[in-house]
Amino acid sequence: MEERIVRYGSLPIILMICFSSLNGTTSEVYTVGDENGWNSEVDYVSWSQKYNFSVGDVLEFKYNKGQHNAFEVTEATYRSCDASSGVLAKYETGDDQVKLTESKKYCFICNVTGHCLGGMRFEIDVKAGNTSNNLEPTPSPNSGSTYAFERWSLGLYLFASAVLFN
Ligand SMILES: [Cu+2]
Repeated sequence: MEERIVRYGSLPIILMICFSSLNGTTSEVYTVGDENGWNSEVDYVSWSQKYNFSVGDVLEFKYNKGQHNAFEVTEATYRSCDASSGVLAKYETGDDQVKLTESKKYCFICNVTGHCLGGMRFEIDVKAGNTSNNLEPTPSPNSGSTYAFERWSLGLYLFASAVLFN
């Protein structure tokens, strides 16, 4: 009897642990510009500030092939929009998936004439998030409610046993 109480009582905690460890190792795919994609209509500085990017995440550039491209560049080239130097990688397929493998500042521009100066550029700080997530302490409001729920289900169980067995 006592064993069963313990088992039912710790179920929410076990689920919580499973859920949070899954969460910590999942990498995200971010479509640049969200539903608008990669084109001249979007404010990419605002877009890039909406998310926290971590190592292992993927940026997906979606655009009409030939009309745009995505160059990974140095910060100096990002600022000048002059891609005669400082190009680290070129993507031109129209559906480019760029995996963020390092914890560093990544800069991207479109190298079609005028597009970078017109706003097709952004920089992001990629954090070594996936490994550090697991080291962060569980927020106290969450664990508080877990214990409350555990106590609640334990109480319900004891109440049910009392009704059934007395
Ligand atoms: Cu472009």
